[in-house]
Amino acid sequence: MASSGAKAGTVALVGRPNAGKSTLMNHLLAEKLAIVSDKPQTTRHRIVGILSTERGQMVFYDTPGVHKPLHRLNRQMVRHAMDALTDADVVCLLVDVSAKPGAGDAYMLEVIAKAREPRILVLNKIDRLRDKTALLPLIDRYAKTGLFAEIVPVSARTGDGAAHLLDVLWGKLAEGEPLFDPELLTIHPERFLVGERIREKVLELTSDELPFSTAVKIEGWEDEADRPLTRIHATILVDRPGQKKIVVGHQGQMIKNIGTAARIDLEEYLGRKVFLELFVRVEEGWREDRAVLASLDRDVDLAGPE
Ligand SMILES: Nc1nc2c(ncn2[C@@H]2O[C@H](COP(=O)(O)OP(=O)(O)O)[C@@H](O)[C@H]2O)c(=O)[nH]1
Ligand SMILES: [Mg+2]
Repeated sequence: MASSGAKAGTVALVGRPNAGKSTLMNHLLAEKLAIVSDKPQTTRHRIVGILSTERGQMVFYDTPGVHKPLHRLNRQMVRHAMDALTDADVVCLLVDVSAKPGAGDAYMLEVIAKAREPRILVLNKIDRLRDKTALLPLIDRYAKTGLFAEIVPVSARTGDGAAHLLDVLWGKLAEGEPLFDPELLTIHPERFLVGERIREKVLELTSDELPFSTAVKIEGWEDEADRPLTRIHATILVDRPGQKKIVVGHQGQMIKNIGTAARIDLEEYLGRKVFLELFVRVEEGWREDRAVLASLDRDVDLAGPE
C-alpha cells in the first residue's frame, strides 16, 4: 500500500436530504454500509466508509442532509455535516437532477462556498432523466458559480459515471500513507451499524411521519460460543404514544414485519443466524433530550484504527 505514488485522503459527501449521498457511498465501496431510504433525514451521523485499492485509500464521510434544523437532533445532524465539510480534503456536493431546484439548493451553495477547495459537483440520479441534454443547462448554471473544480454526472443507483467520478477524486487526492488499516471498511462499531439497519426497516415499512421520531438502541448482544447464532435485543424509541401504535401495528403485525425484514438483513450482514428481539418504547421529547442524544452518539463513537 505504501508504495510510492499511492494516494490517501478524505472525501465529504454533502447535499440536501435525499440527494443520494448514502447510495453513492455504498456504490463506491461496493458494500452496503450506510442505510438508504426515500425518507429525508435517514442518515444522522457522519458515516465513515473506507475504500482501499491499489491506487491508495479514499475515506468517505457520508453526512446527514443539510437543512434548516428545528430540533436539537436536527441541529446535531447538521453540525455533523458541517464538521465533515471542514475536515475533508475534497468536498463533493450531490445534487438530485430530478428534483426541482429550490431554496435548499441556494442555501447549500452558500454553505459549500465556505468549504475548502477542491469542490466537486456530483449531479446525481441521471437515470431519471429521459432526455440527457437536460443536463447541459444545469451544468452551465453550476459552472457559472465558479465554485467547482469539476462537474460529474452520475447515477448512484445504476453506477453510471461512478468510475469517472472515482478517477476525478483520485486525481484530487495527495500522495500519502493510508489513514486506516486497509482491511477496514469502516470504523463504526458493529452494534451501531446493526442498529442503523434495524432503523432502515422501520423507515422502509412505516408511514412518512415516523422517520423523524425514531431511533434504535441496541440493549443486548450475545454471540453464542458453540454455534453461529447471535441474540440481539433492540429498542425502537418513538416520540409519542400514537407513534408506538403505528410501529407495533394492528395485532402486532407491523413490528413483526419489521423484525422479520431486519432479521433477514442482519443474518446476511453478520453471516450468522440472528435471534432478534424488538421492543417499542415511548420516550417523549427524546429528540430534544441531551442525555438520550448523547447515549445514541456514544454508540457511533469512532472506534479508531485498529
Ligand atoms: N433513480 C435513482 N434513485 C436514487 C439514486 N441515488 C439515490 N436514489 C434514491 O434516492 C433516495 C435517497 O437516497 P439516499 O442515498 O438515502 O439519499 P441521502 O439522503 O442523500 O443519503 C433513495 O430512495 C435512493 O434509492 C439514483 O442515482 N437514481
Ligand atoms: Mg443518507
